[in-house]
Amino acid sequence: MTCALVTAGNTSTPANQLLKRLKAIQLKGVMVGHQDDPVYGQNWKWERGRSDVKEVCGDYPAVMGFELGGIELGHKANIDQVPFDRMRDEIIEQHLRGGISTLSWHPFNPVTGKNAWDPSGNPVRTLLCGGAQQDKFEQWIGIVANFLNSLKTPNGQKVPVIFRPWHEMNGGWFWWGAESTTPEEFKQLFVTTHQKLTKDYGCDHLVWCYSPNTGFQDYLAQYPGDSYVDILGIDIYDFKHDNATYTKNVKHDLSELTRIGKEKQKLIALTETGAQQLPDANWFTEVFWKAVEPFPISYALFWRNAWDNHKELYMAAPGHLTAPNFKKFYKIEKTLFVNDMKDTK
Ligand code: BMA
Repeated sequence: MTCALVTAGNTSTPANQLLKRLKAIQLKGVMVGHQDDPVYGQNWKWERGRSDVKEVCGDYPAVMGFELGGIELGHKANIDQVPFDRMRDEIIEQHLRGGISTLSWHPFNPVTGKNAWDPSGNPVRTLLCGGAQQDKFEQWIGIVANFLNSLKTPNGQKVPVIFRPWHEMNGGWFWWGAESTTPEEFKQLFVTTHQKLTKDYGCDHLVWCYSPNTGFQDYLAQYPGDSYVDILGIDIYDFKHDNATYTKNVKHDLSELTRIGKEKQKLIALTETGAQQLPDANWFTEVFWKAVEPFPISYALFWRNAWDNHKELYMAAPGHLTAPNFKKFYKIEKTLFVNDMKDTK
């Protein structure tokens, strides 16, 4: 294995085409996204052709989020039991209908074997060049690359995606987080991941996203560098039914991202968001949109309507009290869904 740094190049890759498209779409409005949209809702799972978003407003989200956790161990389904074969089909389908997909990754702790939320064992340093688990990391990246490189249309064209590894690194909850990883180690982890995937495995169809959690002191503290990042993201949730704090966080963080994004000429995005269980009927237009609308974000990804945990509901669903308001939200000109994406293919 080589540890040398290589610089990025080539401008006509599927990644560059997606980035160009994202920039054009950003001028039209904010793409609305939903994690695991076409694979399950709270009361259904694995049925094909379904989507909570579509069943409420008649249109698919512009962005769909999917999760890779578990793929690195050779599992057939991810940590939320979504089969990777199904995920591949849905990413391709979303691309063919003019939409975009983004991928997160919550890999298992490579030292303890527990899940991503176990920060013990100083795992990042063991994965890096010269570390005891360097070979494991190499293997993991190979497996992820196989999946990513299998994202192809029926006529063999690569499907570009937004790749968002090692997210919420400023928090202490993940094993790649600030509790167990120094900023330098983190940067090395991100850069190594980037270089292996793009150079060793030819993944030229990834738009890379850096995505801390709200509450940062210095947004760029763990930033790996302009050559490795295309989108500056932020994850902001409301877990406590506290609209005022959510609004304050959104305004604070997106102001900061707007400033840094302008300076660096990078897109910005709300890479995970939502109000847990959506207790307010008018949340989408009255809380979310009022907070977000002033900022030039590319997309907002609402987290999953978990089939396996009823507390985790972040998106309107048929019959839910937010459904009528979501239809209003859909009609706002600047909220973009798949039907708004067709002319920017
Ligand atoms: C988290 C939660 C978990 C889930 C994980 C990966 O934010 O939703 O329940 O397993 O994302 O999707």
